[in-house]
Amino acid sequence: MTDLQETTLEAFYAELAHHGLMPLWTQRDDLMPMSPEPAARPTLWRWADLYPLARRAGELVPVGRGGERRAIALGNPGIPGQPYTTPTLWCAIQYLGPHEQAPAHRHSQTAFRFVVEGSGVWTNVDGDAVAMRKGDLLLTPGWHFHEHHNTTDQPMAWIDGLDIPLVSKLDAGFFEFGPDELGTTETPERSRSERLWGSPGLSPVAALGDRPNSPLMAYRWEHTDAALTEQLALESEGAAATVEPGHAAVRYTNPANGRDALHRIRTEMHRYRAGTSARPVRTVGSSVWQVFSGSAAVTIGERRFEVATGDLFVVPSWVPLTVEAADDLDAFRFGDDPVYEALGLDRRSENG
Ligand code: 1HN
Repeated sequence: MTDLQETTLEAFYAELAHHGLMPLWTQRDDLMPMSPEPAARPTLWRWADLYPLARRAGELVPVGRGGERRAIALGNPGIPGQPYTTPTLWCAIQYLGPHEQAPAHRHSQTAFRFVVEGSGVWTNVDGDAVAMRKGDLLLTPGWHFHEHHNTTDQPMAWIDGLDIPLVSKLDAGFFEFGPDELGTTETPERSRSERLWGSPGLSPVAALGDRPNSPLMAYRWEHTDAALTEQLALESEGAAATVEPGHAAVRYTNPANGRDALHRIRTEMHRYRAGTSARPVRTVGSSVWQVFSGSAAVTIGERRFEVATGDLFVVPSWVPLTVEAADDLDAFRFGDDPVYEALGLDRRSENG
């Protein structure tokens, strides 16, 4: 290229930029990578670090109207400056001290709580009081009013999962405050949603009909545990029931349609027998795992972490995950898979 041609080309690019125009031939690599190149990094947060920090927040920062929740987000270092755990998912530790309450509101973002330890908080979902106990998954689907109240003399902490980053990117966020006073101070053993929808394989005829999110607001540990125990027992008896040898898994599903309990977030519990080395899996879409009990070595792409109860880790899109269970391991997983499936973007590779 002659000097004159180069000068002419530079002037041309400057003019394109002036008009807000970007030629494809200068961006091609960024626009269409050969495979996903996630900014989010494989990251680990230890419960032993998170819990004391949440307790300190409890001592220092009141909970109430405005802040709404004493929740501390797990920010991915690959997404600096944003409280985003992955490009689509927010995960936080939330802490409620003795007799504290978090006020009512609703939002289009969908949410759940998972309890790794403790009990004593009720979350009221559209006026239905739902007890939160160790090992339970509690749902707050989008646009349901919800508030939390701790009725005990003990603090309680749990994790929240929401699709805040996804909804932000889609410009689809709506938010509304509820009443300042608690909608209900009831503390029933079973919520109305469980009384109606919580019997296995039985749906109330009067309430049948498809709905995008589960009408069951609580998935109790005793059921999750029993289901996983039976999968492994059947495997031992020679009846294949596990996803791979020594690895049982259940998905929390919507009893009204058999699909994911939450329309936009997949939730699952995985159990690995001690000594199981699960094959490497990569999927499009990101996920967050929390060890519920036991310990393991997890390899996420180039990173290897030793994890134990309460620890959380991120698996970015298309980064292979390998789990090696040191002892019997139960691990809760949530991911954005239903979004990718709905859009026809899901892909999975079982061998790294
Ligand atoms: C929210 O409503 C909860 O209800 C937790 O517990 C975390 C983060 C941002 C916005 C709303 C909850 C939240 C949240």
